[in-house]
Amino acid sequence: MSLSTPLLDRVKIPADLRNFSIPQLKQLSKEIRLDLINTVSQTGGHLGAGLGVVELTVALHYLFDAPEDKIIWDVGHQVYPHKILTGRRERMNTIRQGDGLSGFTKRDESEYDPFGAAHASTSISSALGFAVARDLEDKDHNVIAVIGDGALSGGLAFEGFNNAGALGNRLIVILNDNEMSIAPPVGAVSNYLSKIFSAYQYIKVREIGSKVKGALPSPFKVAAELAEVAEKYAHKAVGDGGIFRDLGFEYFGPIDGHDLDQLVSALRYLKEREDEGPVLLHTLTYKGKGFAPAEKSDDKYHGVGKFDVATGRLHKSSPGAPSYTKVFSDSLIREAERDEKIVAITAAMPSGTGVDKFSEKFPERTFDVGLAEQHAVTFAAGLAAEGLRPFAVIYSTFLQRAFDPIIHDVAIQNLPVRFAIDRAGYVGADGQTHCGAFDLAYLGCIPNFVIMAPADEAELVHMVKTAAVWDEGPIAFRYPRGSGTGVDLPEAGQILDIGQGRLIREGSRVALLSCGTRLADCLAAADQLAESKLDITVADARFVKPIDIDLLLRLAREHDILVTVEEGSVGGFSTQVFHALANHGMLDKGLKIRSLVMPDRFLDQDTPQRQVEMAKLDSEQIKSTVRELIG
Ligand SMILES: Cc1ncc(C[n+]2csc(CCOP(=O)(O)OP(=O)(O)O)c2C)c(N)n1
Repeated sequence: MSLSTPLLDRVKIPADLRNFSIPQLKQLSKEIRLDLINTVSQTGGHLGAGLGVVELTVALHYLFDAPEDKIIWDVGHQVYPHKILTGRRERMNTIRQGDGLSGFTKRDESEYDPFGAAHASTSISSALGFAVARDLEDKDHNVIAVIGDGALSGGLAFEGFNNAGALGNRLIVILNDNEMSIAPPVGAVSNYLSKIFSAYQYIKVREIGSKVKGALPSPFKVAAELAEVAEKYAHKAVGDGGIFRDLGFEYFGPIDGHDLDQLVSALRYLKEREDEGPVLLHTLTYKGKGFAPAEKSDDKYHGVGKFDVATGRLHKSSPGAPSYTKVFSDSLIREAERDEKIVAITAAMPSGTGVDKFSEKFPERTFDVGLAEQHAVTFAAGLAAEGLRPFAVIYSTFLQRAFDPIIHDVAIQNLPVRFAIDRAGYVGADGQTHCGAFDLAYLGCIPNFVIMAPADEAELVHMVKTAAVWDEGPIAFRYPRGSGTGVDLPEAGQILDIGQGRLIREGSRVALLSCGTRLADCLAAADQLAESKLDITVADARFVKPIDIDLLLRLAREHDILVTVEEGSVGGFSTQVFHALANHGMLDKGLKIRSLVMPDRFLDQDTPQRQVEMAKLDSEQIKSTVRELIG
């Protein structure tokens, strides 16, 4: 695709666009779109959100003096245009790859990223921190948070509003309302915004149209007119930003977030206004704007693989084994057909977790609670207390948000909430922020929990079944991103004996004890060692908690060397093993024991395979650990 980007070529840093005229800014926006679509077609990545904030990004960098002024993006998946304008355009073709740019904001990547993010709903709180620090130090730069309507459904956003509205520091919050999360947004706040959105669209088309545009550059006159008419049409529910006003913010908008005239005059007004205190500017945008295939698709090309620019057709990867997510989803549906007490909960991730398929079958038994993992867990606890069998289906990294509800609302009351923890282990291109490193550590220390980790997708089927029938207390199972190993899937899941692992291969002297999907590499290492006449034992723990103490003692007694392997941080499975062996006096008897866990540092984005190698959890490393121990 030939790219002509004469204006964009002149922008190396934001200061370069500050002398542009408004028509030039409009042209620049077109060029950014072209550039962005072209790049992401070759790299894959987050596209729809970035396309939706092109004009907003241009207007922000035109009016504000970043990096002096702090622009803080929520989630950070929409920052590709921001990266293009802030000195990173040449490296955009490396985005989300090893040694390349991160797909999100990252402090050590650029001075234009004052705050790193990738989990949602953090921008208002962090921006408030910046604003308070500025005021304490008598500085006078601007602080701007940009938050999406999806991220606004997270409780943390409201904690930020709550505090900011009361403290009253000067702060600009821009609500980028595109009526989309990854899936259509849900919840009462979303309904509230929707009313504003639709009344605005209606009024814009029917009543005001070009007349209002003529009233520029006084955007808030426009907003006021809109609000007035909007109130008339939408039973006072829209256009006055009541909810935000009541929280102590001045509310402006809604304005068209793709109209640079409106954006520039609105932001200029907010920048220059005399009043102190926090303000919220409500912009209405369209996710995927300017790229027809994205606009038309269900998820607005939230996150895409490589694609053909002319048609938007995604390059298909060759069909392999089904993904763990699909196997989980199919299994849960099967269990739910048998047991009507099973319900599924997702926190704004229906497609990523496979809960969308469940909801097609059981719409009344599916709950998308919004971008709200904390609430999801406590809500599940309530359901379980009333005798339902809730599956809280949440990525490992996002479940971190719910640590206290897991302890306080679920575990202490020993409520049988089922935790289906997807994306456990390395996740590749999403990098540090999305790595499922800690679940075994943060759940392993909590009383009452049963914790399982399937070695392959067939095991996952059994674990879904086991969790479905386990009413004694909380139970969790964690499984990775991506395809399974290709094993045959059982017709039906079997109920596993709680706390029982399995011996996969019996040898002598050396035992490998695997937790989860590292088993394949343990077996590969064992095969390779067998070529050097080393016959080693391989076992699959299946349960992290309760740990199979008989199996563990047997491995310890019958071998000289025990190596545990898991794709998780220290504090997880190996810690349970060490603890159990220590308390059974097995560490005093000459057993050589090593644990292979994730290293004590955050690994950047790369392919999952490469991350596993960097973490030294692959078969080569397992083999060399054994060789070293044997001497
Ligand atoms: C705590 C947390 N949970 C889930 C996600 C996954 N996630 C990434 S973006 C997104 C939707 C965000 O929607 P919105 O804020 O409206 O931004 P948009 O993509 O529409 O621009 C979700 C659910 C996340 N990043 N963080």
